[in-house]
Amino acid sequence: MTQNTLEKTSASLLGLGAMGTALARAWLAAGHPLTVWNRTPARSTPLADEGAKVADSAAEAVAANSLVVVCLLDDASVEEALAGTDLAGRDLVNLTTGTPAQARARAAWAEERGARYLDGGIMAVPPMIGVPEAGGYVLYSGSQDLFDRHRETLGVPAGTVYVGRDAGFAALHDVALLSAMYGMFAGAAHAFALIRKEDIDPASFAPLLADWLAAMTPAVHRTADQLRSGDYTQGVVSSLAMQVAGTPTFLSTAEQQGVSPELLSPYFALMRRRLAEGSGEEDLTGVIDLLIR
Ligand code: FVH
Repeated sequence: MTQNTLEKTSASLLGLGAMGTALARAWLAAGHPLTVWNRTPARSTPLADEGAKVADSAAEAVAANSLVVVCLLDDASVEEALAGTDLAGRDLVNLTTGTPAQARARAAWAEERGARYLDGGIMAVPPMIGVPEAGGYVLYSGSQDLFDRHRETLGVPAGTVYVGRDAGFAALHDVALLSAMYGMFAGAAHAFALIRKEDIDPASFAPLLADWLAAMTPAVHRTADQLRSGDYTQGVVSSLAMQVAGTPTFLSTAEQQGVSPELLSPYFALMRRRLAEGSGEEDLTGVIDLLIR
């Protein structure tokens, strides 16, 4: 064991799927003593060769270190894996993707068992783990004390962003960001469908699309300012009335290109509903209010 290893916080990691294995490798490479456990033991073997201690059971892994990280398939697998372990006095960090309600319930469940709890939402895919320049990060919420105490260790695999004491907030931020991503993918799918039957090289179109999306994304800051002030006419560049007037062009072009409007139509319908409420001078921000039930 090197001097470097002695200085590093030791941890236990439960779950050696694609993400858990990437996390384990990042901690081992940084010199953190690591105990690992996986339901299917064979997945531990390569990590043992890289210096990890392998626990025979989840209970043994939990007992090995006060910092316990779980990265399992879903909340049900966390329940199953941790049943029968003694969490008293443990700092439990749950990097398993789930809903805000699951995170809050898991926090209460852990605290009843004497553990401190931090929930995490991983904004990265496995190849981005342990590669700081890849820009991946993990959203954390729950015990601020736990986050502050382990900030350095948690920062090894990816960047860290603490979003609040409410244990559900990391999951909520995670799902919100990924939902926006799917909206973007949906728009890109429609765009590629429009050019698909033409003599247009998708590889020539892609940089135009990527640059346009990048140029449009700063608009979210104006949306945030309008939501804060409640004035949806503040700083409007393209009014709702103007944009609704343009929607027939998009729908006709889709029809002419033989493309279903099913990805665009729901958003256009909301824009028209907001316009019908007399909000023509506003930005698109009023659509958010229509979504809230
Ligand atoms: N991989 C990704 O791109 C995403 C990136 C963003 C965050 N997600 C979330 O991370 C969690 C783990 O994902 P993963 O990629 O490691 O997932 P898998 O490779 O499918 O591994 C799943 C592990 O969970 C174990 N497991 C499943 N069920 C149980 C159970 N009932 N009891 C104990 N362990 C269980 C499984 O074990 P085994 O099948 O090898 O025995 C794996 O270790 C996840 O929440 C993503 O949404 C990843």
